[in-house]
Formats: sequence, structure tokens, C-alpha cells
Amino acid sequence: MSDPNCLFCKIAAREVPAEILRESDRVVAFRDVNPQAPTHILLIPKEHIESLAEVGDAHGSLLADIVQAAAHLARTEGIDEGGWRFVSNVGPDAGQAVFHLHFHLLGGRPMGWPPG
Ligand code: DGP
Repeated sequence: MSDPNCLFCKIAAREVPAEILRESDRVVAFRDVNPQAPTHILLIPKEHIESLAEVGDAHGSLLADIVQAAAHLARTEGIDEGGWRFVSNVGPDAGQAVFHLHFHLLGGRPMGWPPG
């Protein structure tokens, strides 16, 4: 379920410090250490899943929990009116650096499209 060498598993287990904003039995949300917007939060499952490419049928309700947590955080962070972006990088071309599934919740400034 968890990988002893995984940074985000260690954050979920509170073995590595992070500013944790929200936690449930299956999901943890914490501020990104290198924010790319005024609000930049990472949402992860506690279960070690490498990326969206590894998600299967059994993960449907887990993904719903993550999306609901993101929408809740967007409201509590005050970015819901301006809008927000929710993105997961998968693999090298997308720039995935940490191989534990995570979603970036970004907001608080206008964002361009397409992303770089
Ligand atoms: P990605 O490129 O999609 O794999 O994003 C990884 C993100 O993780 C990146 O925005 C920086 C963030 N990050 C990396 N190490 C740490 C850490 O130790 N603590 C926190 N809070 N965020 C981290």
C-alpha cells in the first residue's frame, strides 16, 4: 500500500514535514514546496499509485474523493470565483517528477492555455 522510498508516502505518513491542509482516511492535501501560483496544493491518495496510468476500475471512488477535496479546498482558499486548474502530470513528457499519483490544484492568478 505504501512505498518506503516514496517521498509522498512519507509526507502522508508525516515522516517528512509538509503543510497539510486536509486529510481523510484515503486522501491528503498539502501545499507544494515550489508554488507556481498563489494557491498551489497537491492532492494525493494515501495508497501508493505511481500515476494516473496505473489507475484501475477499483479507484473510481478514490478519484471522486480527490476531486471533491479539491473543490472544497478551492472554496476555502478563496479561488473558486476566479477559477482554478486541476492537473496531473503523467510521465516524462508531462514533467512528472514524483512517481506517486498527485494532482496540482492551482489558482489565484490568470493562467494561459495551452500550458508550456
Ligand atoms: P510533478 O512535476 O507533477 O511530479 O510535481 C511534483 C511536485 O511536487 C512539484 O510541484 C514540487 C512538489 N514537491 C517536490 N518535493 C516536495 C516536498 O518535499 N514537499 C512538498 N510539499 N512538495 C514537494
